[in-house]
Amino acid sequence: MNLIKNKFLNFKESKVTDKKFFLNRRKFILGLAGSTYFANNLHSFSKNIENTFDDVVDRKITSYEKLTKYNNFFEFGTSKQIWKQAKKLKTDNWNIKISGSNSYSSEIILEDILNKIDLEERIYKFRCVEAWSMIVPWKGFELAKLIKILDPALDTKYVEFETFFRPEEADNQKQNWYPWPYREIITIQEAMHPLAFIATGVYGERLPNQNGAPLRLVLPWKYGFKSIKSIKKIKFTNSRTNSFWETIAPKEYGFWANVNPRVPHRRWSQEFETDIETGNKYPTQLFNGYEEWVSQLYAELTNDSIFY
Ligand SMILES: Nc1nc2c(c(=O)[nH]1)N[C@H]1C(S)=C(S)[C@@H](COP(=O)(O)O)O[C@H]1N2
Ligand SMILES: [Mo]
Repeated sequence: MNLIKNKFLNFKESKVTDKKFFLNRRKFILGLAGSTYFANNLHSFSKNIENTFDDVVDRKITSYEKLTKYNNFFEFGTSKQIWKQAKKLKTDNWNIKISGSNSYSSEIILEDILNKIDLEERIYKFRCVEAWSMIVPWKGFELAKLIKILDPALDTKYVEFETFFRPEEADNQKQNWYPWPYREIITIQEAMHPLAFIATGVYGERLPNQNGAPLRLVLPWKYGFKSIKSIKKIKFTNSRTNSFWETIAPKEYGFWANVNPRVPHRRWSQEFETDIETGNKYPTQLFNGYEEWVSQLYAELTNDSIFY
């Protein structure tokens, strides 16, 4: 497993307290060779993006303490004591069930993926639908790199992710009125976007259980509930099924869930967000500040539907 040492993605301890820092200044170049799916969908992904993200994130990186003690992970309960409950989760010899892939027909072992993909560090703003946010130094890899290895079936329109179902380790999964396992679905275009990330760590260390070990999704332009934790299944499909939260409350947690200050949650405003480290309030940004990079994904969807 190699960790890419990139000047801009790699931060030093001293940087952590800096007010301003670079998030990312590298070129996003999508290698497209070698797969049926990509050979047939070149047009969607052939755009190079070069940018700095320092205006997206000009806040202090959230401390390790806060980031690993203030969590949402409903499998382990609804309080903010998730970090204690999550100790029970067994993450060794983790495998992931794959379907709709041309190159894998059943399970893959996480270690095998990690041997094929270089890891990098990225600092993203993370915005929960509950109107709090934090700045996270993730370690991991672009989801697109994994998708290229998995080589999705040609008719793929959506990527579906599922968390484990282990009531013996995750107490709240004994509450059988929840539609377990936790599930999330995004479009293949969203999944291929260079900002879509699979995290395997934070602060240069392995991901703690409470943050979704051993691997979780990170979609910084969407509300946090889309960033599904502890992934056990990845499915490429051409039909859309309901996610965990859509099943529970479709009017409150829709499919797109792109961050938008103008579109309130049914029970509260989304105009502002509170930084969990400092308690400071900031205005919510459209697409959580990533509009410039992701708005193209929604160019054909003209109305507000993409925010529900
Ligand atoms: N499997 C699973 N994934 C999940 C959740 C969950 O309850 N179960 N909660 C989501 C929500 S609402 C948020 S805000 C983030 C929280 O991530 P964090 O605890 O690492 O901050 O995880 C998301 N992923
Ligand atoms: Mo959330």
